[in-house]
Parts: sequence; C-alpha cells; structure tokens
Amino acid sequence: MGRRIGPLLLLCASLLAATALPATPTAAAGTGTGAEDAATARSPRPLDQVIPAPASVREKGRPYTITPRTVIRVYDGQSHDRRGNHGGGASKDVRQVAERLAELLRPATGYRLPVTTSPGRDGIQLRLGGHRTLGSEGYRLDVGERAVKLSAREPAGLFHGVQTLRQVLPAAVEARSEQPGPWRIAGGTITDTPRYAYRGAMLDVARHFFPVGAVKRYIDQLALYKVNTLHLHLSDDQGWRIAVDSWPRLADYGGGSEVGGGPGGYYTKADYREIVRYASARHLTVVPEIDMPGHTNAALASYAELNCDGVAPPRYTGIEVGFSSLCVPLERTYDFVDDVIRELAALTPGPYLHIGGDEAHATSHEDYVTFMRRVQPVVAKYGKKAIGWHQITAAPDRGTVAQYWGYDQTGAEERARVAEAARRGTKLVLSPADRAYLDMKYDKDTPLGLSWAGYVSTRRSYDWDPGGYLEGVPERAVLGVEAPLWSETIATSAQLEYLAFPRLPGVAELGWSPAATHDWDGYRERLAQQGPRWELMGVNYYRSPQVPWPR
Ligand code: TNX
Repeated sequence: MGRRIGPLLLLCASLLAATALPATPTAAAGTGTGAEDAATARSPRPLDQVIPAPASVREKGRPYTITPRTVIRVYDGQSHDRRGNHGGGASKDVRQVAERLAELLRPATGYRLPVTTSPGRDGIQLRLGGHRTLGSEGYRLDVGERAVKLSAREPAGLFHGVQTLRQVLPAAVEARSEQPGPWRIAGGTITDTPRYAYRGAMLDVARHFFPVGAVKRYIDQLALYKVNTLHLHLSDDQGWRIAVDSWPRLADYGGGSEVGGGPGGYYTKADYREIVRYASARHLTVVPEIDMPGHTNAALASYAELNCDGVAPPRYTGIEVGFSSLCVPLERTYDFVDDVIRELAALTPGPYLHIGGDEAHATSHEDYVTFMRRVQPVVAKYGKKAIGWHQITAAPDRGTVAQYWGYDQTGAEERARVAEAARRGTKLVLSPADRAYLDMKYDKDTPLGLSWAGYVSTRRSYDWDPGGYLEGVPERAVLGVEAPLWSETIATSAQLEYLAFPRLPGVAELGWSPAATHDWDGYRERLAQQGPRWELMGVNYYRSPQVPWPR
C-alpha cells in the first residue's frame, strides 16, 4: 500500500517541510547535522499555509514550541454551558480529540505529551466554548509563546482545529518515527468556520470491493481536509456490499462478484458498524447508498422473484451502465425496498440515506417517477432524509436532497430541471463530473480512471465556484460539495490515492473555505507543501505537473 519511505527520504522530507519556501539544493541534499542547524534557524511555517484555507488568519507575536514538557490540557466547557448540563458526553468527546492529537504528535516528537484535565496556563489547551459564530464545526486557534489555545462550540470544531494544528507544524510531524524538530508553530490567531455544511467524498465499493481497513485509511485522509461526510456506494450491477438479514442472498451471492471477475466481498453488519464508528470518531458521517431502480443487477441476480419475468440474470462483471431495473409494477419489489431501507437505516446514525436513481435507462420515465414517489416516503418512515442523484428532481419529495453530477455537456433542459427544483426548495450537493469526479483521468496519459466527462486536471478540479456553478440556483440551495470516486478501474488503496490526491483537497477546500480565499496561484503553493506530508503518510499521490512540489 502506498510507497515505502526510506529513512533518508524521511529526513529530507522533514527538513524540506520545516519551511514554506521551496528547499534550497543545500538543505535538500543535507542528510547530516550541518543541515539541521539551517532548519533550526528557520522561522516556523506561516500560519496560513493550510488546506482548506482558513476563513481568517492573523499572524502576530512569537511562536510556540512543543517541547518534552508540553502537556495537552482538556477543559470540558462546564462553565460555558448555560443550561447547566456538563457532563459526560461532551467531555468524553473533547478528551477523544485530545487523545487523537497526542497520538498524532507522539511518534514524530518522541515526547510524552500527557493529556490532563488539570488546569494551567501553558501547553496545548482544548476547550469547548467560544463565540456563537463558530457554529457547530468552527474553531478558534490562538498561538502564543506560552500556550496554544484551541476552542470550539462542539467537539467537531476542536477536531477540525486539530487538523489545522497538524498542518501548521512541520510536515515531519506526520512521520511515525522520531524526527529532529524543532516543533514550532507561528504566533497568531486563526478563526475558521466552513462555507458549506456538507463536505463529502464518495467511495464506490461496489465495482471493486474495498475492505474495512482500506475504508478507514481513506477516512483518515479525508479527515485531514475537514471532509465531514463519507458516502458509500454499497450496491451496483457488479456487486452488493452490505449484509441484509431479511434478504441474505444479496450479500452471500450478490456480493461475490466485481468488475473484472474478482472475488468481490461485502461488509457484515459488524464491519459496517465499525466503519460508522471509526468515521464518527473522526467527525465524519456515513451516508449509505443503495442505488435504485437501475444499477441493480446484483440484487436481481440474487433473487429471481425480483425480476418481472421471474428469471434471475447472471452476475455481471463488466463496466456498462444502464441495463438493469427493479420491476416497478411488482409488489414484491416494495417488500424488498422496505426491508433493505429499514435495516440500513438502523445501521445509520446520520440523517441521510442515498437511494441512487441515476442512469435508470432500463426504466421508463413513468415507472421511474412511480418508483421514486413510492420509495422516498419509505426513507422518511425509517427516520432518514433521502438523497438521490439529480435525476430524482423528476419527482422530489419535500426534503429530498439532489446530488448534481452533470458536466459541461449536460443538456440545458436537464440543468433547468435541477435549477427549478432548487428554487422550489430541493437542496443540492454539487459533484459536477468534469470537476469533482475523482475517477476522471488527469490527462490522456493517466493509467487509471475513465474520461467520459473529459480529463480533469488538478487545476480544473479546484478552479470553480460551487456558489455560482449552476445557473438559476440560489446560493442557499447549495448544501455543499462532494467528490465521488467510482471504482471501475481501481481495486487498491494505492490506486485510490493516485486518483484522489492531489484533487480531493481542492474539492474539500471549495466546500470549506470562503469564496474570497479562492486563488489557484496561492492554492498550488499550499498544495505543494502537502507532498512531503503524503510521502510520510505513505499516500500514493499523483505528482501533477501543475503543482510546484518541493522535490
Ligand atoms: C456515472 S455518475 C455513474 C456511475 C459510473 C460513473 C463512472 C453516476 C451517478 N453514475 O455509475 O460509475 O459514471 O465515472
């Protein structure tokens, strides 16, 4: 998985990372003590070299240095809670964020960094509280010579603040073995809140199955960029990936195939709960998708009774789309849908359940509308909000969210229908295929990926504005953005990472940062500095020629 990093490269990367400037040939070549002095003499990384760009950064005062004596102090926000509930929940979450920070910092620094609830004026301090305008995910980071103070209204804000803290430290902090330091953070204040509430990434585990470990690995990478939603595409023509007790052949048989004829796989309910738990500990919500009424060959192959003609088709391992459909006039179809949605909703603490709805080319328009009108209330019955690919704007219920995946060749009529729904109250998640699709090739030479929406370079995936993207859509209709990664051509974490990095951070920034910070030239410099981090994390990123990587 990823690349192997030798100790020599580790040292180089840590030296390079000690500065925001591109490395000088001398520093880069230095592997001995001579170069260390140069690194020590350098000023800390500027506070604004963060992805996503923070809403406000003010550099001021002297830097803070993490030392062997640094402690991490946790305040549970008791004094800030007007209703008088202080207690377990929040403090436990704050403590969890603090522990995660400590776990991150310990290996590279080699320091103990104890987490303590005893008050004091020094150290790294995490506290719940702070100004109302921080909202549920914002945070404030104050760095002074004596202490680093991180505050937020909710644990999610503290968690995002920790991701910022990570990035204002030298890249070497990502190493899992002891590095030379110094561990300095520039003095000043960052106040930061997200532009959009929904900042997602989708992983297609249906075309190729990704085991729990691979999903966790991606979750960790997403969390670093403040992505708060993981959408899992759990079913498609090529495979069904989640155990459903009332229809066991879906996973047992329908899970046993994937593109290219590999063994496939599926998540048991325990596996799935573990993914949800792991994501939630990193402040990501999982949105499960069962794609319907098209993209259902794996289900139709598992149960003959779901087919209009009562005959199960064979399993499918190709990459064509649009040939399968649930049988809309058949009553049994709705038993199936009800059971699947009920069991999936029970596994889902988050508010959303995705019902697909794309490319239903084997379903008539009339059937499509009939089906969606009948299925959306089932999602509501089990306490969830429906999301559908934007074709669902043919028949959206109140409260249904539409995920736009059109591209520059999407017809005017289709766009107009989406815009009309948005004006009537349908919220949109934007995933334009020629911008946000991580499975599009970067250029003609990209060995992985598809190109039906054209090539999507690193710049192209960053250089658009979700606010003004779709004509006739009011800004308030945009719930956020999502970067989908379809897996027809990828089967491993290394391949996934090659397509996701460096484009994913760009989409994450569009979701988080104020439009006013948008600037390709500044962004590519910040992006370049993520390279050494990814090398230390073993992320197999694509070295896009559009980005001035340190070396
Ligand atoms: C279109 S986008 C699809 C998927 C494919 C993807 C490949 C969408 C909602 N459907 O079925 O995997 O293109 O890029």
